[in-house]
Amino acid sequence: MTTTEHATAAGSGASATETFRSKARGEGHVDHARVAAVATDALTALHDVIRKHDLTYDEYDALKAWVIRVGEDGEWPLFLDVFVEHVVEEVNSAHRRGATGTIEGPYYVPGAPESTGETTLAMRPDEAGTPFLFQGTVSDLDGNPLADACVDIWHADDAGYYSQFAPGIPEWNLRGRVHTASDGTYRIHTVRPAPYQIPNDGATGALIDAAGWHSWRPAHIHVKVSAPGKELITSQLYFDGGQYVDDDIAQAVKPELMLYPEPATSGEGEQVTYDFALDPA
Ligand code: MBD
Ligand code: FE
Repeated sequence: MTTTEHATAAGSGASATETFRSKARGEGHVDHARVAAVATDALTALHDVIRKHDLTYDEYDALKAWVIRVGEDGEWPLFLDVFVEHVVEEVNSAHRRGATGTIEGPYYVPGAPESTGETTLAMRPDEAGTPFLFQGTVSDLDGNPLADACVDIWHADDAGYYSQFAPGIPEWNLRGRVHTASDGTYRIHTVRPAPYQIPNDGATGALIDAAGWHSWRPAHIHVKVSAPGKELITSQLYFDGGQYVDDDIAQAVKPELMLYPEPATSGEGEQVTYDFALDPA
């Protein structure tokens, strides 16, 4: 059985929902004034859309049915991270002076296998795809290398599937927490990921089809880079010239996030160097 035959929106959605619940940022004190301000503006924006487009009752019912289905398919994490998160990231990263970040998306799982120094990510013996060496240095804003910084990396396989969100892939495939060596460098051997397609059998795919949009994200490598006393950065790196880099459905590509791979000096596959400067916490 191949992943392709059995990956379903409901399957990846259920995993994404469960993962989100286990890692969600706190549900602390309720600031009533803030809730009222944000909820009022959000609802007013929706009311304005209804007036602008003279929404019919048929369309209102279609909206209700669709919203119900997003929940049934477990696709709220996917839908929100594809269409909303990029603006949340924008307003929360304006203060940064170091490495550029972008959205996290729905497929990060804490607790990947840890290693230090040169590492080959967990992968299947016959893992498909171009061998890819991802390497660089983690430093502070003054360029001082940071030993024992952590590069927590996760990405899709050569068919565009993520472990733990598609069936038949080993649990930590293409995921790892790689700590920098004493000179602040990391060297990660992996394979190039493929572009990611939003599942077309779920509610998010149904909206994309109905609107006539395309359903793709460019190939990307996710990272969370951290070190003691530094602000964690969540980012994604993309491949220069890759399909959909100019037309990401999640609007999460930035020029600073482009990788320019070269043929590997080992003769096998490709390599690229990408450095991260971390802001103080
Ligand atoms: C992904 O792989 C992703 O990174 C985002 C942001 C949304 C959906 C799928
Ligand atoms: Fe992704």
